[in-house]
Amino acid sequence: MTEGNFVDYVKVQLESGNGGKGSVHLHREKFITKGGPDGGDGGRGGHIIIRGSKDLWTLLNFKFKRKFAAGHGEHGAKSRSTGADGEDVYLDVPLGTVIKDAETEEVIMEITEDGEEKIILPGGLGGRGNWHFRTATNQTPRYAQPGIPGQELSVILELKLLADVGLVGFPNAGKSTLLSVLTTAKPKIADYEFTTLKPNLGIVKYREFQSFVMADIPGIIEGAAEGKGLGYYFLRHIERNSTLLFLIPADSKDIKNEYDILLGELRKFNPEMLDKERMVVISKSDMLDQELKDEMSVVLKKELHDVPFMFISSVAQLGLTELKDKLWKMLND
Ligand SMILES: Nc1nc2c(ncn2[C@@H]2O[C@H](COP(=O)(O)OP(=O)(O)OP(=O)(O)O)[C@@H](O)[C@H]2O)c(=O)[nH]1
Ligand SMILES: [Mg+2]
Repeated sequence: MTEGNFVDYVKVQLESGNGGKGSVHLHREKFITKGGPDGGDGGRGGHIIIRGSKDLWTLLNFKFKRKFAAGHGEHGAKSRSTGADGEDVYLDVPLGTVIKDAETEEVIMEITEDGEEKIILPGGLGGRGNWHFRTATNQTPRYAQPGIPGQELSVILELKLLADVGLVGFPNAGKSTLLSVLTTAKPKIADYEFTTLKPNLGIVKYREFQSFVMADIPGIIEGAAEGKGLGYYFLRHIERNSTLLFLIPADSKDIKNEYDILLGELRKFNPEMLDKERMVVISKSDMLDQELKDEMSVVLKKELHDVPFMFISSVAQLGLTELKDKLWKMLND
């Protein structure tokens, strides 16, 4: 499988706009010999703004366009008219993008939320027109501020968190529900198969300052590799995840069998998928009592060999903290 469409590291050149000059202008009208100052302010230079988008998965947009310049503010004019602000430029990036200063490699910011906007390079302020500078002793100032020039910056965009954890499961297993309780993502959830039609990403916040990305993709079914269902096409989205979470509902007739089918489809897609860390999570365990869980544990321990497993319930909020702890460990070991 090629990974040609994954671009997760780019260097781009940014330039914010110059502020417009303040105007030096003296008001003139017929019959008014000594008009006052009326030079308006310059407009603000355009900002360069980074914006998070849940619909983006890579930095592919930046593969060909590497230079971004915001508009300049217009100069102020007579009659105290303020120049128009320069046009802002937005750079849309996937969630989990880290932006570094290309020279110092220092992290400037990180984008984790859909729609989140951060100004990375502010436009220069417009200069103030001479109207602002009139004083008791100088009624006709012939002075206005120049605009402040824009700035230049070379940055590295790095997709650090390209979905660290991928959710794999049959349709209706509760994948989207899990994403919705661990992250701020709001995927569609319903009691029928193929509710999820395209992948959803969410950022799982872990103990104050850490986070990782979780990807929810459409359900996988037996025969997916031959084109059945939808999930297969989207497997490439979790191809780069370091950890796969196999979600199998507590009411599955045969958990081990379901796991084997999922594993088989992944193998057919790309055998390297099996090299990833994986964990089996029994979802909807609010349907089980402790006795049943204990019994199942004994069986699963034998059947799954060394693959770790655990019980959770997104609805009843059972085992979620433990799940995050385990995932974090797997990601960082
Ligand atoms: N009892 C119980 N039901 C759950 C739990 N988690 C999810 N469900 C229900 O299971 C059904 C399917 O949930 P989804 O999250 O949409 O499942 P999915 O795996 O994303 O399904 P697809 O998108 O179709 O692949 C919904 O009716 C959920 O309310 C849980 O912890 N307990
Ligand atoms: Mg879903």
